[in-house]
Amino acid sequence: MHRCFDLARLGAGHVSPNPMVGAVLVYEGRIIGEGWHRQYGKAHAEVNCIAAVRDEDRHLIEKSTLYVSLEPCCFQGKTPPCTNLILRSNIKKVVISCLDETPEVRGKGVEILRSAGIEVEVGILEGSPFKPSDFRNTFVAKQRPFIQLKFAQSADGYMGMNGKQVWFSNHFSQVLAHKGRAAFDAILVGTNTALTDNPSLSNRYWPGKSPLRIVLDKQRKVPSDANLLQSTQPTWVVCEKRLAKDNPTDFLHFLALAFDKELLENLLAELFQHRITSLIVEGGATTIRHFMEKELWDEAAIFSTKLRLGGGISAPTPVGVELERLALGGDTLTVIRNQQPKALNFV
Ligand code: AOF
Ligand code: ZN
Repeated sequence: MHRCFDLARLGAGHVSPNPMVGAVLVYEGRIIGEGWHRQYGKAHAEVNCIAAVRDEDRHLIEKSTLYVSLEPCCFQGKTPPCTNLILRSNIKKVVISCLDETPEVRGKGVEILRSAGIEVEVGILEGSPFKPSDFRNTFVAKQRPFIQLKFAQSADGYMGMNGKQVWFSNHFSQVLAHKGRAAFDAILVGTNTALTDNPSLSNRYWPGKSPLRIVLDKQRKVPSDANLLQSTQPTWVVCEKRLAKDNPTDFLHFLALAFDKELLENLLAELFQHRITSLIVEGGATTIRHFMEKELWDEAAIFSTKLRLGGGISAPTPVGVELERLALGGDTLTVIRNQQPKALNFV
C-alpha cells in the first residue's frame, strides 16, 4: 500500500478534481504490474496497472492480489468502471486503503466486488498523513477543498515581525513548500501578507505547475505591480467591491464577496463550484486564525526553525493529532490533523 501511495502521488498536480490513485498487482510477493492515475479524464490506476503486466506474466493476473489506494469506481464517468475490469480479469483478492466518497461510489465498488465472490480488505493505512485520496474525499464529502494551514515559526513561537518581511526557514523547507504548491490546486494569503512579503506564490523549486493564487483584499490595497498580480499564473482577487478600472484578463479574476461573518464559507463554496479540491492557507496569522476559529481546516503544516525572533507576531497554535514530524536540516516540519474539521454542506 505504501507503494500504491508513492505511485498515486506521481499524479499530483495532474488529476484534480479526480483523486490521486496508485495500484499494484502482486503475485506471491512479486509485483507483476503497477500503475497510477496520470491525468484527469484519462485511464484510472487499475487500468494502467493491469495494462503494465508483461506478456509472460499475464496468466498470473487472476492468481494475484490487487492493492489500490482507493476503492475502485463502479460507474461510467469519463472512463469505464474499474469494478468491471477487475471482474473481467478474474482477480480474486483486492486490498483497498480508503473508500471513494464520491456519491456514486461510496462503498458500492466494494459491494459489487464482494457480491461477485472477491475477497476485499478495506482500511489499510487509512490513518496516514498526506493520503493521496485526502483532497478528493474531503472535496466530495465536505463540499469544500481540503485545507492546509501552512506557516513557519521561530523557536520562540513567532511567525514574523509587524510590517516587515522576515525569512527564517531553510532551503529544505522551501523546497518542500514548493512541492506542496505543485500538488495543491490553490494557495491563499491575506492583505497584510501580500503587502509585507510581496510573495509571488509561484512554484519555483519543484517540477510541476503553480497553484491558483487567491488574495483576500477587501479594500483593494494590493498595488497592481505586486508580484502576485503578475501574469505568471491564474489569480483571484477577493474584494468587497469591484472597481470600474478593474481589467479582468485570462489570468486575473475579481471576485466580489461581502466581508462579513460568512466570508470564508462563501469563498469556499465558490472554490467548490470551480472544482478546486485543495487549498493552502499560507498566511498571515490573522487569516490562518479565521480559518481555525471556524474549524475550516484539515491539516496544519508547521515549519519550525531554530532561530529566535525575540518578539513579533505570535504564531497560531492549531490543535489536533500530530501525524508526522520530519527533520529538514535544522528545521522541523510538523503535520497536525484537525479532529473536527467542518463541512460546508449547505443542503
Ligand atoms: C478509480 N481509480 O485511478 C481513480 C478513480 O470520470 P472518471 O471516469 O475519471 O471517474 C471518476 C470517478 O473515479 C470518481 O468516483 C473518482 O473519485 C474516481 N477516481 N477511481 O477506481 C482511479 N482516479
Ligand atoms: Zn476507476
